[in-house]
Amino acid sequence: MKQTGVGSIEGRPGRLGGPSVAAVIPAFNEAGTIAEVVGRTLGLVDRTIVVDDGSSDGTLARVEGLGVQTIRHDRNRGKGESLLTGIRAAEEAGFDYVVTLDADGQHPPECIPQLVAAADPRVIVLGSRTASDDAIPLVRYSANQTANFFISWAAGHWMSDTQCGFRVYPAGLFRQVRLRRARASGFVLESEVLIEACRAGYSVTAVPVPALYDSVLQRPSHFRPLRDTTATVGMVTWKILTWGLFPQGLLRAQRQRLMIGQPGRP
Ligand SMILES: Nc1nc2c(ncn2[C@@H]2O[C@H](COP(=O)(O)OP(=O)(O)O)[C@@H](O)[C@H]2O)c(=O)[nH]1
Ligand SMILES: [Mg+2]
Repeated sequence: MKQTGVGSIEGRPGRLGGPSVAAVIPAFNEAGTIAEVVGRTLGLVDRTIVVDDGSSDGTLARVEGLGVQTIRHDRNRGKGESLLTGIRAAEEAGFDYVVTLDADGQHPPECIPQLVAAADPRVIVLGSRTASDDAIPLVRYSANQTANFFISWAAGHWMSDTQCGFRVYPAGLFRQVRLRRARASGFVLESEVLIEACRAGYSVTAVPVPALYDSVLQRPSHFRPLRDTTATVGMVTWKILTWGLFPQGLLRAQRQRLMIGQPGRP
């Protein structure tokens, strides 16, 4: 994949002792928020990697001199590709774990230590915004619920917030897990990896994080509920159909959901 402008590399694995952690922040036209997000992340991880996804608003200039690794896509490739670029760089540099967070301030970096505390070589740690469901706009909440149902079915594992991008991955996971449709749409990768990781024997654990919406955003979300949910549901439906409807996955996920007692939005 062609990339341009691989910037200064700061931080090395193990700098803070214990397992080494790199933060990967995909950024597409986030000049308004990126410097603050980076500033709040830097001290909590061994290295911060910003992937500028072909921004035209000077996003990259805002992090120059802050001591982060920067990678720039020559053109916009979508969130999924941006994550893959950053995670690959972290893995090649020898980091144990990658924490992914958005550049728009929706994921409070102060929660990184809690997420990392739950990290394990065979586990994906998912930030879960269910405790603050009310903060999520209704249309987005409905799209998330639909995605949770289908993705948990295909994974055979109940997940209460499959659409949160605030996560910790073992750095080598993306090399071990086969993703077929990840490039179809920017946001599909984060759904597909949950399904394929569970099928490959990984587990998923949830850590509560706050849901921040209007208060921090300086621009509207790029997420298009209809288009992006349709792309995700299409990817999941294809898998479920080709796996003979995978009834055992549906049963297992729903049994876990009942046991956990999903808090519902009134
Ligand atoms: N939507 C979108 N986000 C991108 C892209 N490339 C990188 N990103 C980053 O992915 C993160 C999530 O995007 P956002 O639009 O906030 O999605 P939302 O929070 O799910 O509504 C942000 O940090 C974006 O800057 C892209 O092509 N499209
Ligand atoms: Mg956002």
